[in-house]
Amino acid sequence: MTSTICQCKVYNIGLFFWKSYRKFVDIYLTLMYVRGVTIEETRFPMKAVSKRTGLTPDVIRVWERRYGAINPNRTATNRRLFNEEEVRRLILLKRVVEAGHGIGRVARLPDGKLAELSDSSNFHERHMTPDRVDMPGDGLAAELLEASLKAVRALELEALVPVLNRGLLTLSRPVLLENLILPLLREVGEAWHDGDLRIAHEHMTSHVVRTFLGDLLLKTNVPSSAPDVVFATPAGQKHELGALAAALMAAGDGWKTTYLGADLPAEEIAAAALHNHARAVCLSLVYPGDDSGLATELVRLHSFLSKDIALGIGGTAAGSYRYTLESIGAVSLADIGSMRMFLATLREPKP
Ligand code: B12
Repeated sequence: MTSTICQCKVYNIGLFFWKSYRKFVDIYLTLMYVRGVTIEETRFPMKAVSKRTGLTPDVIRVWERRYGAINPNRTATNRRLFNEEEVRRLILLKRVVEAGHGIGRVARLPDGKLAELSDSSNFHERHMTPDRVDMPGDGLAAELLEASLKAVRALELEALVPVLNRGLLTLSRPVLLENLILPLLREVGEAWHDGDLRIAHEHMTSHVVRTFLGDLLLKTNVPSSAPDVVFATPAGQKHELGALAAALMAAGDGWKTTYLGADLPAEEIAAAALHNHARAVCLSLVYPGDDSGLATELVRLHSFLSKDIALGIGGTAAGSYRYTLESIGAVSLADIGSMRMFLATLREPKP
């Protein structure tokens, strides 16, 4: 017994010295390496790069490994060392991704092209490319979905936010919405319905998602000459996240979006649309699907709007009001993809 304890102690002491030696060699080699190249250029370790760029080490590694966005040098012990050019490239990439581009699409572009993209002037063209929906990243989105559900179950707001931010930096906007945000809301909704999660879990998730999408919408640059579209939910409809997600996609396509939130009387929605000379009003109907008061509200809204403002209605309950929608000439929008096409037809002003 005593000899086993002794052996164990000797092993631990040995391990301690070995680890210390490795650390010393690593620091020494890093210093030597940095010294060796300082005449030509300074090199930065991951921690410093993360601090300067505002990107987490996790995201920087994904951008390197998965997308080949950068190719930093390594020390003898395989630690990354970035040069100034790579740090600037990461800052540029972050800006471009935050403006709505998927990293998979821009990761290998030259710096000059990235600088051009970060300028918001050609925002519309870059967001109208139809192949944006089929971006790589589905596997990553599934991983992030799992991580976000884990954070929700643990009621850890501080863990959920970084997962969504990572999605923002690594996925295209359609993939972010369709494969991460919306499935997250649905999963939480189902679990809440089944009694598996509490109202508190749902409220925390809704709060984080609303803030996240709202913030993204405010940060989306759209040229001031862009046409306007109003998003809201009518009186009695409290679920606003479908309208918010749809507004975000429209903004990504270069529409100026007037987002009004949930539960608005018809005259308020109409006043905003008329004031901003909107080309369309898009509403979300989710629950309930049998509100006779809502049918009246839709008819009133139609009567307040001028003839050149189109009305598009989406959401899971839209089908329940189809006769009313038909009677007022509103367009039923099966999903966000249909809305993007509907808006594209309204893009050019009528002659
Ligand atoms: C968050 C949430 C809430 C929050 C809403 C917070 C907020 N600020 O929006 C609060 C707490 C207020 C809430 C309340 C209630 N809720 Co709720 N809620 C949800 C939850 C979890 C997410 C809803 C959501 O935002 N989904 C995300 C959206 C984006 O998904 P979606 O609606 O499927 O939208 C897709 C399309 O329909 C389309 N779309 C949607 N809108 C639009 C708009 C346009 C223009 C376009 C183009 C497309 C489009 O795009 C989306 C992507 O494809 C859902 C669960 C779920 N499965 O969705 C339940 C859910 C919708 N709620 C439900 C219920 C029952 C309620 C309550 C009655 C609960 C209660 N007992 O009090 C109340 C009703 C309040 C009211 N008077 O309306 C049920 C509805 C069941 C039904 N249809 O019969 C659901 C499905 C939960 C469930 N499984 O039972 N809820």
